[in-house]
Amino acid sequence: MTRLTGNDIKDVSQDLQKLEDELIRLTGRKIKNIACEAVGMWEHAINPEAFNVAVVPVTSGLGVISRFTESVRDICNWLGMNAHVTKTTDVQGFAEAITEKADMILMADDNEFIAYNTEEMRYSDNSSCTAKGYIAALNAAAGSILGKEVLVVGAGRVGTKACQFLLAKGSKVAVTDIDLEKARKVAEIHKGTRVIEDVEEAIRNADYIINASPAHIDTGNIKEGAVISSPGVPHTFDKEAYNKAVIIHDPLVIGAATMIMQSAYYSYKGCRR
Ligand code: 2YJ
Repeated sequence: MTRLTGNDIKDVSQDLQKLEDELIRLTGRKIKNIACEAVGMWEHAINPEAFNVAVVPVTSGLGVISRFTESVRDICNWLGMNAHVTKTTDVQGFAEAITEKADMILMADDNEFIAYNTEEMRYSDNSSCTAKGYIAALNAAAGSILGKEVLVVGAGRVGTKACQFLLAKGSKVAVTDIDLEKARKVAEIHKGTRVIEDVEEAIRNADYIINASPAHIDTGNIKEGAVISSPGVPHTFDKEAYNKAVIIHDPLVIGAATMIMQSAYYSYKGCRR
């Protein structure tokens, strides 16, 4: 799984308004609208102000990423919640969050990034929610992807989840990966998924793409007018690619916002239903 770097996320907090404006332009929706649509939730179903969120820095493995917890806190606050970064880290930070009666606890190590709902004792996870969030953004930017074929590039965790959710949403799904075995395995698990062996050819023919791969996509292979919803990092599309296609990307926000709203939605606390 690709690990975020401090450089990937250094501007996330200061660029939230910029991303909001960009998403409105491309999808007609704000960050929160996309997150709510992604998890099948009516935007006003919960009162975000009722959620006290603790974000716990995790030092294990490769350690803290510069501005990671602060960015996650700022995303929560952008959604209208009351979030802070705990003073202590790791297990001690988790204990601190529980002691101060946080409604939601967010933490990430090198493999998992979760939003734990303390009332419901359930968590949402970032890989699933990144897939859901980027599908919702693609659906909105495309008008609708119901009955349309969507190419999933990359058969890792996010790509696999994307295939599952796209099929459930009524799209036709094709998957490609430089590691063909991975693509075949996804198609075996999620019946109805078509494997395309030649990655470049797959991209050349695709109108709708979920790019869940860290690999570079050549601008020359992108179809004019394609819609590319792209959680993959590093993000290497050039200016010409942006002129050719609708490209939706941010390194953290869409996936995290979806995960946060999903976790909130588990709870009846602050719910207006
Ligand atoms: O607390 C911190 O600053 C760090 N322990 C954050 C680590 C962030 N983790 C990652 O970037 C991993 N790749 C897991 C993210 C899951 C995305 N689906």
